[in-house]
Amino acid sequence: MEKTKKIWMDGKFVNWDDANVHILTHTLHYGLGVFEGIRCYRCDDGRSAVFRLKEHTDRLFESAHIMLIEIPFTRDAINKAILETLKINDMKEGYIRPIVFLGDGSMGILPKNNPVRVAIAAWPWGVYLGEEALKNGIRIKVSTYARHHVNSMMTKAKVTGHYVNSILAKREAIADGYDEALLLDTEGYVSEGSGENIFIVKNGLLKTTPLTSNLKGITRDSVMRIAKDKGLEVKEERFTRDELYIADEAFFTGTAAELTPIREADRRTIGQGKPGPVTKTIQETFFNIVKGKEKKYEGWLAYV
Ligand code: PPE
Repeated sequence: MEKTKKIWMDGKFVNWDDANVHILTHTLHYGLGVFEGIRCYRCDDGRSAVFRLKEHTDRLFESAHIMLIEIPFTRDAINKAILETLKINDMKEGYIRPIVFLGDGSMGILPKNNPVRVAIAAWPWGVYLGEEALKNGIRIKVSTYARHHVNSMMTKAKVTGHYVNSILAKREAIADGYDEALLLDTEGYVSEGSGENIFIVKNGLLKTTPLTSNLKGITRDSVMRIAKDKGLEVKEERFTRDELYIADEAFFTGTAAELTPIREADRRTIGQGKPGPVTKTIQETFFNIVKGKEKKYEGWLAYV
């Protein structure tokens, strides 16, 4: 990965190479930390804008709330720190990773007086699954690993430890020659990708999974708005893997993955085996929005 100059840590900037923690950092051992993934885009007018900054910061605080972690900064302070991290690093576009974690102090499962620490790093991050993926779509595999049961992990919180499940699924998919994994929930219904929400299209109707065992994706929310504004109907409804197999179109959404078409699932071609018209029109509008070309959605952009 490409380094940048500074990382914001607990209220001040430190050099990239000095942004270190003690080996007894609680989160490193037990996985209780919350984080965000945010993108900043270079706009056509030369400015640069963070996509849906407020919603990401709100979700960071909601994740912490669910996990009984008290963030020692206000939402405004975090929003400001994110914008400052981009400025100090002269970053016109890239990925931003705020993380809230429990520092060192005591060991054992029960976090005692371990300090709640906050860091914000930013670095250039190109297309998550490759240019080819955005253009022609990817091949996915239904994972042998189930997404977390709603009473074992609470996936409305974006928690570091939750991602062990994603890593298992992703590694398996890659080792088996696929581009990405699709996890089912513990009842066997489609949940989400290792780091993406999923949409399917059938006869012009869009469907996405309801918010149960999956993350409340901000790209998912944006795509639902874009689709509705185009006069398309969007349903949040459970569906099965075979409904995906016979869909006309399917795609993943995520901050990192943006809007990635799915062309094949478990060796079944989806639709025509290439991005379909609904996927393409939403994808195009999404990229126009993040680059500041759609005035109607200006409210989603926080200019740096
Ligand atoms: N589900 C999961 C499990 C998930 O991790 C993400 C984001 C999403 C859905 C989509 O959410 P949103 O970004 O708000 O639309 N995954 C982040 C981490 C990717 C990584 O490899 O790290 C991301 O896209 O930033």
